[in-house]
Amino acid sequence: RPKLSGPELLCQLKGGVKVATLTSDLQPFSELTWGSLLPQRSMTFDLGPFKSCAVVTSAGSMRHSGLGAEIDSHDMVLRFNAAPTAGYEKDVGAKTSVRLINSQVMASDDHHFLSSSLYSAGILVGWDPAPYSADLNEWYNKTDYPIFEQYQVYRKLHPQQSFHILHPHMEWQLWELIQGNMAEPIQKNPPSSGLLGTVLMMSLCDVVHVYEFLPSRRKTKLCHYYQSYYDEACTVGAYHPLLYEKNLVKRMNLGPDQDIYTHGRVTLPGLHTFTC
Ligand code: NCC
Repeated sequence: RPKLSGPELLCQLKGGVKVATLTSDLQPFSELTWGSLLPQRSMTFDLGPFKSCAVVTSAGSMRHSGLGAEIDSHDMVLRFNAAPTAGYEKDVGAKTSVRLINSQVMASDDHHFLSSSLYSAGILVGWDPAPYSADLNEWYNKTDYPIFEQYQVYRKLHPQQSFHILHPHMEWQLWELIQGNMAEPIQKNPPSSGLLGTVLMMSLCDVVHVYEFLPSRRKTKLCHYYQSYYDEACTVGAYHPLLYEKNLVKRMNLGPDQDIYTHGRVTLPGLHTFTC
C-alpha cells in the first residue's frame, strides 16, 4: 500500500473523523434525568471558525521555550489536563480558551477537579476511553472513570461554565486513521489528549499551531513542563499510540521542519479551509 501524502492524509481526516461533542438529545442521555445538563448542540456547531488557534502540549520541552507571547497571540488557546499557566507564562502563555481533560483527571482525588480554580478558565471538554464500538449505551455503563457522575456534580457547582464531552466516535475513527496509515499493528487504545485536542481545534479554526507535540531541539526526558518527573514514555507513549500519532502529524504538517526544530511548532490547516 502506498504511503499517503500530507494532503491525502488531511482529506482522510476530514472525511473519516467526525468531530462532535455529546448533546442532550442523544440516547441514553435523552432519557436520563440529568441529561438536560448536557449542551443542546455540539461544540463544533456553536463555535468558530476562529482565525488562529494554539494547542499547547504539556511536554517538558515547553520549559525555557519563551513561546508564551506567541501562544497568547492566537484567538484560541487549548491546554490539557492539569497543565497550569501561573508561574509559566513566559514559556506557555497565560490565555486558556479550551481545556481538554481526560476522565482520570475528572475523577481522581489528587486533581481536585471539582474545587481547583485551575479548571475554571475557558471551555471544558472532557473525554473517556470508550469501548471500541463507541456505542453510547455500552460506554455509559462501562466508562474507564466515572466521567458522567463528575460531569453532573461539576455542572451543578459551575452552571455558567461551558462544559462538553467528546463523542467517543472520534477516538476510534482517529485510531482507524492512524492504524490505516501504519505498516505495523498498533495497540488498540485511544489516541492521546494531544491528538484529540489538535483535531478538535482543526474543526474550529482556520490555522492551528501545535507546540511541542513534535519535540524541538529542547527535547528532554522531563515529562511535563510543570513537574520534576522524568519519563521518556510521556513523549513517546506507552498506553496511547503516541509515536504513531506524532508520525501522522509530522506528515500533515504544512510548516517548515525548521519550525519544529526551533519552536516545536507544527502548522495544520483548519478542516473547512480545504476541499477534497
Ligand atoms: O501527560 P498529559 O497526557 O496530560 O499531556 C497532554 C498531552 O501532551 C502531549 N505530551 C505530553 C508530555 C510529553 N512529554 N509529550 C507530549 O507530547 C501528549 O499528546 C499528551 O496527550 C492524556 O493524553 O490525557 C495524558 O494524561 C496523563 C495524565 O492522566 C494527566 O496528565 C493527569 O495527570 C497520562 N498520564 C498518566 O496516566 C500517568 C498520559 O499518559 C496521557
